Amino acid sequence: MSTQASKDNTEGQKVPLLVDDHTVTTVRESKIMVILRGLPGSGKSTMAKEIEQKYKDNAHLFSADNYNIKPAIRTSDGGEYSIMDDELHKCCDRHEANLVILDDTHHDRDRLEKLFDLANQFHFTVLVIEPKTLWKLDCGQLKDRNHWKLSLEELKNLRPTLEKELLPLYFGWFLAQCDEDKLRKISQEFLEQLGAFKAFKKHLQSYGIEDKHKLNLLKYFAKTPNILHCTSKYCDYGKVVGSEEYAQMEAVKKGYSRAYTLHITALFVTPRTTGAQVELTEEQLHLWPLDAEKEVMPKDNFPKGSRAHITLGTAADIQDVQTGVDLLEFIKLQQTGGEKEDFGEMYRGKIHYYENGMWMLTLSRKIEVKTIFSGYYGKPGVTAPQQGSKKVFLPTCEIM
Ligand code: 2AM
Repeated sequence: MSTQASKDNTEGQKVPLLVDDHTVTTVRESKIMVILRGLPGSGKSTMAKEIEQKYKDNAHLFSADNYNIKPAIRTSDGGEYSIMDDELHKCCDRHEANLVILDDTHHDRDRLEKLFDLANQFHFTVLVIEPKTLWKLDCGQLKDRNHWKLSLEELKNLRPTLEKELLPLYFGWFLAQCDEDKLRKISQEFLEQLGAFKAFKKHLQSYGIEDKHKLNLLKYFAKTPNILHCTSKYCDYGKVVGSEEYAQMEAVKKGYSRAYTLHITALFVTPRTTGAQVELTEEQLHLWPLDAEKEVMPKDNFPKGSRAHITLGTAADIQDVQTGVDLLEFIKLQQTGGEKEDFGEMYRGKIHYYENGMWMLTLSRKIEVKTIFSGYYGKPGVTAPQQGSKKVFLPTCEIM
């Protein structure tokens, strides 16, 4: 390999999960499925092995090559993947690794869908990583580099499926498992305390609950996202205007698969949603789209990042996207000096009643949560029950 090529290859391997200390620590506290994607010979296997090496006991590498699965355009899955998938399923089901690395071309949408479903089922955050080597799309060079000895023709057939970047349903910061478990617990305690609060029971009419004895906020907000996250950009797999431009932004390219600590300043409850208000840092604001607030409230002016939140639960028939709208309603009332009643200290902060059943707990100490910036690629609408969701508590959790 020439000096230039070797340098480019090294450059290509510098993904945050190999070189950024904060990311390495956060990945160890998360459940991550790394999907390496690219043409044969583009540098995936080198990267896959480096990642496996870095995370050793926590990682399990599944390489399609080891199962003798030849990269090819297939009209149907002829069973080539059955042994690999069995082992992959077992690995996830038995919690054998909290970092699963998949080394394959991943050019086929149906194959990817299967993996995204699996990631959802076992609560993994997905990172789609493509090697950045200079020859990654150069079929002439790849012909000599791929050990499958694929012809130029075969490589050219595969290339169009891999040229275009895979866009997620949405980009965002996904909570590390430890911090997600802690935040869910805090959210439950808050809902229990608020539900038992006398003043709350007086304002029940907006919740459509007539009998205060039947009040159970955990049941009321029964739907909760499968993995807690703070959405930055909703893309609908590229259908939303501006999503390709967002994915191409320098900050997004650099931030993808990197760890960030989010700061939660308040928890809130409305008759529609319950969520956590997030205060983004300067660095995090670079990942925030300019139109995020205008997208849902075009007539109002808000400081950039005002909509940043984590949906904790939604009432029946309410979509997650409503949580950010509800948060902006609070901020609008705060901006206009709207009526609010101070009910003093409660749980971890001060509780205020605004209007129409809107309650906000301003935290006396911000809650920090570790996250990984990535995309959600699976099907929409995957939610988990508020209580009793099957999860693993990782040993490295600290008390918040
Ligand atoms: P959330 O960020 O408030 O939880 C899938 O719908 C995810 O994308 C949810 O997490 C949802 O809300 C978020 N989202 C952000 N903008 C959206 C939009 N315009 N339409 C649908 N969902 C959106």
